[in-house]
Amino acid sequence: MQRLIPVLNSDHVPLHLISVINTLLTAAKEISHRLHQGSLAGTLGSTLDANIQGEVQKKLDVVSNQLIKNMLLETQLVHAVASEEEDEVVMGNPDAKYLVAYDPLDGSSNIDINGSVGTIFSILEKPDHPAEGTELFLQTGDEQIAAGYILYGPSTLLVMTTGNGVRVFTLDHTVGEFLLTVDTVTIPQETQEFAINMSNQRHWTTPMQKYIDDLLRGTEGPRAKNFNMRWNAAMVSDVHRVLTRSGIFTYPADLRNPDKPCKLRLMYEANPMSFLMEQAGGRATTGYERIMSIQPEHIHQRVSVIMGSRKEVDTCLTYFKKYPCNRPDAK
Ligand code: AFP
Repeated sequence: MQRLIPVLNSDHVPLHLISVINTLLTAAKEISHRLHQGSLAGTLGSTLDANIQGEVQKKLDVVSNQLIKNMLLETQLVHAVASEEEDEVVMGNPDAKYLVAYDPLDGSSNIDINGSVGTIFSILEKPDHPAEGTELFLQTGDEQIAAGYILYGPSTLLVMTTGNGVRVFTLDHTVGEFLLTVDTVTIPQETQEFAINMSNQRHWTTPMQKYIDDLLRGTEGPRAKNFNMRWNAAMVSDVHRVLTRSGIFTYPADLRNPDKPCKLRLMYEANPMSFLMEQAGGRATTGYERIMSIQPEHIHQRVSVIMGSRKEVDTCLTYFKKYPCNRPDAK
């Protein structure tokens, strides 16, 4: 089985970018180890703090964020990092060209129940125009040069793209290396599986209500087939299932809080996952626009997310064309 670095070399990925990716993976191996140790390492449970998004931080959120940030900045190859757990962009080497946006531990409510969690990353280059701090990261998803996630499940997997398809690597704990286990991930175009938090149903906008209603009607409804539902409460593992087996994953905008209609973050979750989806032959949209075309306005921006098997996402989009709604996600 091939090791990560020769695979990236054969794809002509620049050496410095390989080093940045490899550094992320060194941090990921440490996070994987700590998750594996669980209560034995004393890292389960919450801190007393909340992050910039107002969410309670788990101890491992904080530890993972520090590990990734410090290791990346130490390489001197990174110009700046933006993390879901940091209020502001953290600057690195002024002469370096890489920018790394990351969610250090996605799905952190799963930590204490021994469920799957993940690290998501998105790598950009410093823009050509003069920019500082936050402005550096205000680039569309199309500008990403690499993206992926590490899924800490029964196995620790790296799923990544540098714009040349999607590959899966599995961490071999005996040698401490990520080894290539799937060379080309292709997402089936059709599906009978969806992933959504159904408990929010009454808050969704009309198009999503109508779409999910029709899926639930199964063989007796207009779709004339039964659909299964899965929800892990960790985007990394829900998206991984969709990439592996087909499906549609969505965290739609809802009407509960007009100031916060969407949950998932554009820079740390939606863009990197959309890059993977599209590279695997799937689609990723807000319902109104392609996610990777969105011009970000701030680093912690949230968006509505619908992604997965191409034909199913297209079917879902017909509901957004057919039913009017007040578009809370457009804010
Ligand atoms: P945290 O990592 O901040 O806990 O959130 C994970 C997440 O943003 C995403 O991974 C899940 O898809 C989603 O939240 C789960 O949300 P619910 O709590 O609504 O199930």
